[in-house]
Amino acid sequence: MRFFVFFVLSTFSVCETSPSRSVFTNHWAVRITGGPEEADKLASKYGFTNLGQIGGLEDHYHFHHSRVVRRSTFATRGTHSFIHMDPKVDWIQQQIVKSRVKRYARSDPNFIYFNDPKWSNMWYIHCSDKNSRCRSEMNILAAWQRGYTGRNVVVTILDDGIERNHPDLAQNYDQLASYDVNGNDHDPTPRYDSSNENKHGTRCAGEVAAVANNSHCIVGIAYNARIGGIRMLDGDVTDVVEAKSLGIRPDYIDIYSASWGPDDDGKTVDGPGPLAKQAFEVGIKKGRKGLGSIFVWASGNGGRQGDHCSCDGYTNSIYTISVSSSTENGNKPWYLEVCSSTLATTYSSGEFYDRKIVTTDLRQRCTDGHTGTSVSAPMVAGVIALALEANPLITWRDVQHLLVKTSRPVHLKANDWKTNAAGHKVSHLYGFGLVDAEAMVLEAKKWRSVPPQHICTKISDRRTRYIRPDQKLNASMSSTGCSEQPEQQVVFLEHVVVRVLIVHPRRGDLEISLISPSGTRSQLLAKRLFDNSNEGFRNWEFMTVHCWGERAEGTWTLEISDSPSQLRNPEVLGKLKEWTLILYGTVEHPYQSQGSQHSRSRMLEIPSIKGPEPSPGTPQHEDEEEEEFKMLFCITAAVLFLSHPSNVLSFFLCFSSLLLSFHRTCVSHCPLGYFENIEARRCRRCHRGCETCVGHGLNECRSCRRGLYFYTEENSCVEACPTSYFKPHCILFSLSLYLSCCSLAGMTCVPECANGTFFNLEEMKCSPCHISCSTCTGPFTFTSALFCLFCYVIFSCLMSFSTNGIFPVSSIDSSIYCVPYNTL
Ligand SMILES: *[C@@H]1O[C@H](CO)[C@@H](O)[C@H](O)[C@H]1NC(C)=O
Ligand SMILES: *[C@@H]1O[C@H](CO)[C@@H](O)[C@H](O)[C@H]1NC(C)=O
Ligand SMILES: *[C@@H]1O[C@H](CO)[C@@H](O)[C@H](O)[C@H]1NC(C)=O
Ligand SMILES: [Ca+2]
Ligand SMILES: [Ca+2]
Ligand SMILES: [Ca+2]
Repeated sequence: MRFFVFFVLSTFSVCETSPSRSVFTNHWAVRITGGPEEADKLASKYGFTNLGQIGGLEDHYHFHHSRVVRRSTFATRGTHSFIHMDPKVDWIQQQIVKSRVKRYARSDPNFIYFNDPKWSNMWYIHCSDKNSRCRSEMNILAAWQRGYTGRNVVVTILDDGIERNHPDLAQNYDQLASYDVNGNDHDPTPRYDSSNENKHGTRCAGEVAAVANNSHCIVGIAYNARIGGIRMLDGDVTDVVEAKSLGIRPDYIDIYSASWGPDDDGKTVDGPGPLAKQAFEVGIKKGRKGLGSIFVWASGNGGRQGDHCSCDGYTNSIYTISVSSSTENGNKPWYLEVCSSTLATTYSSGEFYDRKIVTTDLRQRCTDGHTGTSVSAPMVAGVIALALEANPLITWRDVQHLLVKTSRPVHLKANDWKTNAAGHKVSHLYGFGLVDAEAMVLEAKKWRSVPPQHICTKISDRRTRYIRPDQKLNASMSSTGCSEQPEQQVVFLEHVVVRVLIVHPRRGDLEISLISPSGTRSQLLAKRLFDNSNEGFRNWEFMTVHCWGERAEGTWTLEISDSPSQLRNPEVLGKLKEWTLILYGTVEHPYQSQGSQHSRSRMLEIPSIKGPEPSPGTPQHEDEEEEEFKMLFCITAAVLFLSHPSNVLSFFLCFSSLLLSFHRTCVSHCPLGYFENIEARRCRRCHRGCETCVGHGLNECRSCRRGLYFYTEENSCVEACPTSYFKPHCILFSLSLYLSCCSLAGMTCVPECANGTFFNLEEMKCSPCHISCSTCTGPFTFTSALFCLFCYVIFSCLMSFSTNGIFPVSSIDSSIYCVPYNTL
C-alpha cells in the first residue's frame, strides 16, 4: 500500500506550487474488484474520472474529480463523497500531499551548513535530523538568515573565568570585556584543578559567541559578538566583589550574563547587598551611554529542593532578565524553580534521556553535557545580542518589552498558563515562554523606545494583621496609579513589586499571592519544605511580571496563607505588619510611541471572508468553503434555537464567530486556531483540528483541539493514534517515552494498569508493585541501577512519596542516585 501512496504523491507533488504546504488533493486512490469496466462505472456514477490502474497494482485505480477544490486543507464534502459508502468500493483514500513532501521542505535550500563538528548536535538551533525530535522554535537560524549574528555587540560572562585561548573562543574573545576580580588582574583565565571545577564560565561563553564555521566544536548564538569573562566566583564572593563585577566597563559591555545566585537549598532568602544593588541601578541608568546595561540571570536550579526563585533577590530584581529552562519536549525540568519574576525561557537539559547542550569546555575541549538554567541565561544573552545588532539604540526596558512581546508558550507544558488582561500569555514556570530570536530581531529593528519609567509607591497602614492557618489573610489596597502626581503616575504596568514585613515562626509554611485590579493572580511565594527559618520577611521584595501591560488603577489584593508543618506549634501565629505596593510602568501606552507608521505593524489581523488577501499558494476556496459551512451550521443552530430555546449557547457562539469573521479586527495575539503571519501582519487559520500551529498545513500543528490527539511524527491532529502509538501525543512506545510520561502526571501514555500494579516493560504486562508502594510506576529494587532510575521516576510520578520512602537526589550533571529520606 505504501508503495502506491508514494507513487501518487510523487506524481502530483511535482506539479504543485508549494512543496511545503500539505493539503488534500482532488485525487483519490480506490480499490475496486471486478475489472476496469466496473471501475469506470463507479467513477462516472459519482462524477470522477478514472485515470487508470495505479502502476502495477491490480484493482487499484487512480480517480480524479475536477469539480472538487484542487488543493484544500480539509477533506471535501459533496455528492462525490458518497463513493466512500458504495459497497463495491473495497477501499478509498483521498490523496494528501503529506509528510514526504514536508520532509524535503526541511532540508530547505536556505539551510545553513557549518563545518563545526558539533553543529549537527545543536538540536536547539536547527533540525538537521530527519526524525521528529526536531525543535527549532527558538528561531535562531531564521535570525541569522536575516543577517544578525551579534556583530559589534559585547557580552561578558560573570562566572568562574573564561578560557580565553580556547580555539573556539579566541577569535571573539575581548580583553576589554574581561576582568579577574578574584585575582585582581586583567586575565580571567580560570584556575585549573583536577576536577575541572571552574569550567562553568567557559561553557557559558561558548553558547553565546563560539566562532562559526572554524571546524571546531560549536556555533555560538551570536557567533560574531565579542565575548569577555569576569572571573569572580572562584573565591569569597562578597558584596564588593559582586558590585565590582556588575560595574565593569558599563559603557563598553552591553550584556552581562550571570548563571549564579544564593544557595538553591530551598531555605535561603538572599539577594544583592547595598553595593550590588547600587551597581545594578548605576548600570541601568548610566551603562551603554544611558541606554542601560542588560543583566541576564538564570532563574536557579533549586527545583528539586523545592526552592522558589522569588527568594533570590538577583532573579527577582526588576533590573535582571530572569530566564528559565524547559526540556526538549517542553517538560518541566527537575531543577526548575517557579516564580512570578521569570521573563522568558530557553531549551536546556532535562531527564537523563533528554538531550543536553553542546558547548566549549575547559582545556580546549567541547562538551555535550552542559545543563540546568545556567544554559539559559547565556542563550538569552546571545539572542539579545542579535536584537542589539538589529537596533543598538534599544534601552534595558525595551529589551524586556521585546521579550514579553515575542516569547511564546509554544509546546511548553505548564498547568498555569494564563492570559493576562493585556493579552500576554504567562506562566510561573516559563514567564512569557520560549524566546523567539527571529521575532526579537524583527521587532527590535522597528522598535521605538518605550516612554519613561514611572514609579508609583503606596504603603499600607501599620496595622498588624494575624495570619491564621485556617483562613487566608486578604489585605487589599486601592491604587489610583498615583494619578495625582504626574511624575509618578503609572497607567500601564511593567514590573510590580510587593515589599512585605512579615513576622513568622516558620517561613517555609507561607504562601503569598498578589491579585491585580484586572484579576491576574501572581504567586509571589510558594511553600518551601526545607525553610525552617523564624526570621520571616523583613522588607523582602517580591516581584511579578505577570501584570505586564495591564492597567495599574484599582484594587490590589495580597493573599497570604499559612499551612503549619508538623515541625512547629500551630498556636504561634504569623503577622503581616506592613506591605508596600510598588508599581512600575508608563503613563502613555508603551507601544503608541512607536509612531503611526509603526503602530499598525504591532497588530495582527484576523482574516474575513471579505478579505481580498489570497496569499501565494493559498487557495481561496478553503476559506469560502469553511465560511459556507459555518453559515450552514449557524442556520441550523438558529433553527434549533427557535424550536428549543435552551440551545441558546451554540446559537450565540456561532453567530459571534461568524461576526468575527465578517469584521477585520486588530488583536495583539492571534486567537486559538490561528497563527501569526508576521510578514503579512495577519492571523491566518490553522489546519482544521489544530489549536495552535506554525502554518496552515496539515502537518504544521503544534497542539490540537479537544478530542483530537497530536501525532508527533507528522505534527498533525488525529482522531485516534495509529497502533503502538500512545496518547496524548501519539508517540511510538519506548522506554524513554514511558519515563517521560511519568513526569506528565495524569497523562496516559502507557497501558493502564490496576491500582497496586505497574506496567512492566520487560514482560510487557502489568506486574505488582513493591509492598511499600500503593501505586507505582516501576519495580522496586535496592541493587540494580534501575533502582535509582525508578526511584526517581516514582518520585516524579507520586509527589506524596516521601516521608517513609526513598528520596531522590540528583546533581546538576544529571547523575541520578537515590538516598533514604532520613539521611538528607
Ligand atoms: C562553512 O564553510 C564551508 C567550507 O568549509 C562552506 O562550504 C560553507 O558554506 C560555510 N558555511 C557558512 C554558513 O558560511
Ligand atoms: C480571602 O479571600 C478568599 C478568596 O479569595 C476567601 O476564600 C477567604 O475566606 C478570604 N479570607 C478572609 C479572611 O476574608
Ligand atoms: C485507583 O484508585 C484511585 C483512587 O485511589 C481511583 O480513582 C481509581 O479509579 C482507581 N483505579 C482503578 C483502576 O481501580
Ligand atoms: Ca587572573
Ligand atoms: Ca566553532
Ligand atoms: Ca534559587
